[in-house]
Amino acid sequence: MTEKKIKSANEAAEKIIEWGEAHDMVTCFERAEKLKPCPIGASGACCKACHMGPCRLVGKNAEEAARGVCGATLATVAARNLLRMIAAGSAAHSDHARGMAYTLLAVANGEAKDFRITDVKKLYRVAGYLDIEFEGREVNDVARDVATRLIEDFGRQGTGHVNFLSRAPEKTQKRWEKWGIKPRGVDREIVEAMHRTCIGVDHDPDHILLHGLRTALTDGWGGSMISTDITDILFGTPAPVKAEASFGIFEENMVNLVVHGHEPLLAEMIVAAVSESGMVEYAKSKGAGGINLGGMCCTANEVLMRHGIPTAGGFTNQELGIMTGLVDAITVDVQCIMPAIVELSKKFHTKVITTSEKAMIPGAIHMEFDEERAMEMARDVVRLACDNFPNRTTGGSHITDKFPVIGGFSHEYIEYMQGGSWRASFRPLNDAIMAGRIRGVVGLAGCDNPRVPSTGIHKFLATELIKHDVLVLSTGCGSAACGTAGYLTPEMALENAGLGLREVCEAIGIPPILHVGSCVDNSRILTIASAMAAEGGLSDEIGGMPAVGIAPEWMSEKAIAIGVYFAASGLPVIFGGESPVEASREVTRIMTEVWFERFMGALHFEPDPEKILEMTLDYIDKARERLKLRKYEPGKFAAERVLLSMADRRKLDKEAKPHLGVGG
Ligand code: NFS
Repeated sequence: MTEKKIKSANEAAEKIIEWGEAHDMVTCFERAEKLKPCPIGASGACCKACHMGPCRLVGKNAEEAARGVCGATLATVAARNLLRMIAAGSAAHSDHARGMAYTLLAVANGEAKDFRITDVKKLYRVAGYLDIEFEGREVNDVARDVATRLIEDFGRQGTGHVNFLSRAPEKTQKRWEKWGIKPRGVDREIVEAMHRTCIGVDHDPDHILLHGLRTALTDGWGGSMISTDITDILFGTPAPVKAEASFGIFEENMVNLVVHGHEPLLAEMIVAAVSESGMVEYAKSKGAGGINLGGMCCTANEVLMRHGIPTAGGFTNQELGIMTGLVDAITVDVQCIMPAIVELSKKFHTKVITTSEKAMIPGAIHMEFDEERAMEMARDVVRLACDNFPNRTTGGSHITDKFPVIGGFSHEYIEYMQGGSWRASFRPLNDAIMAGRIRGVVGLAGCDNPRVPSTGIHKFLATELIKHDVLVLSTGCGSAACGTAGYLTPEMALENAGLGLREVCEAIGIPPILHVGSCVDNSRILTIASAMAAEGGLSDEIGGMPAVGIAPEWMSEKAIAIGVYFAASGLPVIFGGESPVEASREVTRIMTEVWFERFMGALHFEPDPEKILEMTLDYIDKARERLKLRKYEPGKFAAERVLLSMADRRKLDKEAKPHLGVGG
């Protein structure tokens, strides 16, 4: 008998998948199994840019010999395909950011009355980045100037560049200048990407990919950074908070409402609405004990980071959440929403509500978000979920597993925890890296994917990296994967981290895997890397840091945009799975060797998780060597500790545990 193939590395998810299979329910896992990717398209060798094709650039010596009807080479085609992915990913993050910027403007103008500026300090900080005077001025006037200035980033046409590029280390900026990739405006670069990839325009793969870097920079230092900052201004800069993760967050006697998607505006209102006494009473009038709010995907990360709202997990958990039979309503806005949830929801009582003017799904209830009546709308959604509670059938795979999570590690908090309000800095982190207690830093980001045992590669890398004394910053569904596995707790350091990293975690009071937010919050990693460069002792630019970005289970074009802006900023990046430009050796060479030479960043694709780990540690060690840092010696700190008696060690563990409690 052949062994059954695991579909998800998350036990609770696997149980629901099995339950679903036994009940004739199809999920992304089964569809992925049935629908094998087209090998020509998957490797970047298919050109659909015009209707003389699609041209398939395959065969022996395809790189040298294959040509499209127009004569396009394989490298041209693969580079164009990648640029279109970068453009789409950057567009998604940035369009989300545009919405946030316009909401900030509306708040400043008194037009979105349910929202307010929660974090004035952050507003001033951002005003400072933009050289906007804030002392002695009305908060709303400052907010209006900040919003207006950031809105200019989207439509800038002529001279000037995206504002926040100036937050990067000077040396990093100089590299962008030298290679002509400083983006002007978000929309402009994305439109130019579409123009350049139209039939018969840009054919030089290196030139196409340079524009790829420029387009991605509009995301990292534009859209994503704008979104992160404005979300902090409106809803508060995250600080450590306790929450829970996995399907056990759904409770049988409660109205379970899920916020799924990416834009936090309506979700924030729903967070407020569910605790209103009128709403709770309403839920009780329907026979429920109260209202239980949970999140999914990146909206979950946003409300977990700020309010400790529990998460049911990442991308591949969305159908499975509905299959618990406990979800009374789920709101979805934009990005990473599987349309399949609507059909699936019909097998249960679950109501799916689309809320964005940009995104509808046939069969779903559409309640379009309007920021001028945001709270009223949030109450309508909550009431709809309550009204649906009595319709609950018992059919479903009820799972009770859940894990504690500590989230909320904004870059401001990471700075603060290393010295308090007056001495906040990155000195202790830089010192720990210089001393070799911490070997390096990894951003573990991106999606979970049904084509591998979902969340499994995240889990493998997270545990291996901390074991090797690498501090992990997780975002997006990487955070969800770690959270639903129980990895986002301080105890993780005591149990699994190498002794050097563990010592630092104990001293500062942090877990070894820091949940820094949603996918747009990958911009926080850019800010952290810039702060580390400014602090001194390591590299004086982002390039050359003992730091790597990894997206081991990526599937979205947004992940590609993130990987490319990390690379443009100087971070070597390793993606799991097969490369979407695998077919072209030339494009692969440009993204790895050429980009590293110019920016000290690179984008690799590597399906083998062990190799991803090996490459990551190699990049980190080589960076340490170049920076002439103390050689990292595994177990060195273990050797120092061996001198402690068992009793001493037990005492140390006992003392360390309460110290690690950072909830609040
Ligand atoms: Ni990022 Fe967040 Fe998740 Fe991937 Fe989708 S939810 S924006 S794209 S799947 S990490």
